[in-house]
Amino acid sequence: MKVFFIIIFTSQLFTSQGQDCQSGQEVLNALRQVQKLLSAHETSFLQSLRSLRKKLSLLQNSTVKHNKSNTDKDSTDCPPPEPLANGRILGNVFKIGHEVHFLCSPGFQLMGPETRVCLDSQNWSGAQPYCKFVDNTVNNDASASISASSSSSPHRVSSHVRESRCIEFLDSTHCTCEQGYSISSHNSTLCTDIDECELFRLTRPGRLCLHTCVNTAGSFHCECPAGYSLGRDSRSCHDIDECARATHNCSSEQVCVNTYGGHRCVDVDCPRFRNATYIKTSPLRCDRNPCIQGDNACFQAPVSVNFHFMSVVSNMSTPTVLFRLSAARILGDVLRFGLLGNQGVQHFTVQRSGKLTGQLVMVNAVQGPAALEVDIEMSEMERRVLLGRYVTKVTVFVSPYNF
Ligand SMILES: [Ca+2]
Repeated sequence: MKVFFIIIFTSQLFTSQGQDCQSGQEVLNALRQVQKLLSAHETSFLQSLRSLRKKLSLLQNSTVKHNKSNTDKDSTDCPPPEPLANGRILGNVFKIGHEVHFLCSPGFQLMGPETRVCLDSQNWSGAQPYCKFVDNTVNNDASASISASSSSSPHRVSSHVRESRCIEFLDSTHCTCEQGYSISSHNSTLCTDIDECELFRLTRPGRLCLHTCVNTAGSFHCECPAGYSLGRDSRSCHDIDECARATHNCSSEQVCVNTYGGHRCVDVDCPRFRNATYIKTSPLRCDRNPCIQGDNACFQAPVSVNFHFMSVVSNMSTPTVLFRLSAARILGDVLRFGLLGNQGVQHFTVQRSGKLTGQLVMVNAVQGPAALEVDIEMSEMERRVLLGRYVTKVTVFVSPYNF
């Protein structure tokens, strides 16, 4: 617009000079002045143009920078993790939900988390781990065994994370993992350990292990509590019979009772009844000494007291017959069976199971560990007259587990 305006102005100047019939010299001078003026305006215009271009360029650069910074932010939601001295970091995607794995060089042990996840807050989970120098001359710890086995397998990069084996085929990549590992959901170049214990718990009813399932790198194993040995199926637990193996610590006066998950050393002491004395006739039996004729209190006391120890598992299904007791021969015409006193009535009952036999029945499930006591009385009658009483003192050891 500026240029257009100046041209009109100069042509008017030229016309007015022509009309005034000025000399050729004057016209020439006027033309030179106009030329100078035009030149000055051209310079000014070019300067403005350059300034405008510069501003445009600056504006363009700042826009590109802004876009670039936005793009950068999308691809790196979390800042790059700090480098790991004496180790390396696996994983190069730092987006939210992605994870990186830390691995120490041989001779160093990772202190801190093996994996960090990029959180929604754009921060890495957990604390930054570091590699601690371990003395390789003392090779009895787990880290030493891991580093030893990793040196034999080049693909093994960590105990629970390994590199996948990938092949290119028809413009696509197929990655596989060794047994016990699956492709990482965040990084197809990595294989992560399958937690069989968790997987089995979520996908199948029942238990993979009877007691404890322990996930390991690439596999798992079952463990049993103390007092049990792992079965041949590597999943069940079997009680160790300390009494049969003679690995108990009972004294010669005590009786060793095997229980599920342990054993008990019990002292068998003969009972005391009024006017009656007893003598131990076997490790688990006491017999009454002869009574003085006419001593009714003595005759009312049990003829014999038997001790019976047994072991059951926790929460056993009920009702269950625990054991039967019988008289080899009787002098009277009838036998009566019953519980002596109120002890154990909430868990047990006694039933007759034959003319000369009775049985102890557990009627309510018991949560272990527990030790229950119950006394069974067998009475021999002759025409409703008591001929003798026989007592069996039963102790039931309930294990802490249902095996
Ligand atoms: Ca045992």
